[in-house]
Amino acid sequence: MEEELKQVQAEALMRIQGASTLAELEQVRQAVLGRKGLLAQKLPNMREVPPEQRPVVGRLRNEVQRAVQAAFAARRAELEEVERRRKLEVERLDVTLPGRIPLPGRKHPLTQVRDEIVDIFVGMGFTVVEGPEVELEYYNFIALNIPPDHPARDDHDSFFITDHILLRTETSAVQIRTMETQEPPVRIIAPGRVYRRDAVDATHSHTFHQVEGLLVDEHISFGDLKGVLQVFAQKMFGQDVRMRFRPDYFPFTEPSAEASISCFSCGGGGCPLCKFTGWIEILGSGMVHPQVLENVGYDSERYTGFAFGMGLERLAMLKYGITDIRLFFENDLRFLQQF
Ligand code: 2NM
Repeated sequence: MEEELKQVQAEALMRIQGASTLAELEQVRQAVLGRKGLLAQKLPNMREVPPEQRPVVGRLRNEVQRAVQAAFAARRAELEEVERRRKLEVERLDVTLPGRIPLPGRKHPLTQVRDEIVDIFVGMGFTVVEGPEVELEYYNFIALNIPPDHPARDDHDSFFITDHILLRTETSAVQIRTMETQEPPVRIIAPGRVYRRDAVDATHSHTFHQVEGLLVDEHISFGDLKGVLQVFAQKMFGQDVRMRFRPDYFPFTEPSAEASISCFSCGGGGCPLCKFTGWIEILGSGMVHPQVLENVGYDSERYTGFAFGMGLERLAMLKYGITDIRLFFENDLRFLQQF
């Protein structure tokens, strides 16, 4: 009997030693210690042992079981240690290696200029509005008092999609849409992309960007227009900047004025940037035409307002000394990384 039990123990220990991974060891555990395993089958059933032999057989049986369990625990500890070393080897980190320096993204220069402008007007209580780039002829032209024979309404100057649908040529259409749904006071700023059928050269692009502003309320005068735009120009170009307004013409404003700032390069003395005039034109503006107010259902006897519009490409080119508008749209990193 003792010989037999030692045989079983030897076989169990051999199988335990033979396991070379924790997964294998688990299989061995089930095959040896499991309910239908080696020990369960080969160790004597105590109920079948004659009572007088039970103390001896019981002791032997316990010894075998303890030895096998101890061997199992020892092998598991060994294999865990092997596994731990393997992991340490595989997951080795050289903490002295230099890091990979991420290439930081940055805002496109047009986005920077747009955000700067928008922030200034938001600071004065304006709200940002946006609208569709594919626009109805009504919002893009008719409501803005642009007559049917105006050159902008020609196929040659705008991108028409159908007879009455086109890519917007200015963001004013958004302002018309806003006024239609909202009573004065209105204080909005409309940044966005616009399209005109221009031949592309260093200063023209068929796709460009604008920020337009609109303020309508009771008792709004040309003095309010000048005051708001003066504050804008000073925040944008510096406290010392002076402004000049000269008559202009737009179908949607009356009177209309182009606004210039004293040259920020020479201070007004004359230099190549201002073409030796001392002044740089930055935007168009005017008092909203009464017909435009009536078109959106406002009482033009009660309400007046001013509006203005500026081109982002032009402002960014002036600000950064860029001489070719096409650089904004080519996404050449050598250009973009300079901002
Ligand atoms: C400009 C110049 C002058 C303008 C007018 C309007 C509206 F919707 F109120 F009629 N929005 N923007 C406007 C006025 C735009 O851009 C050079």
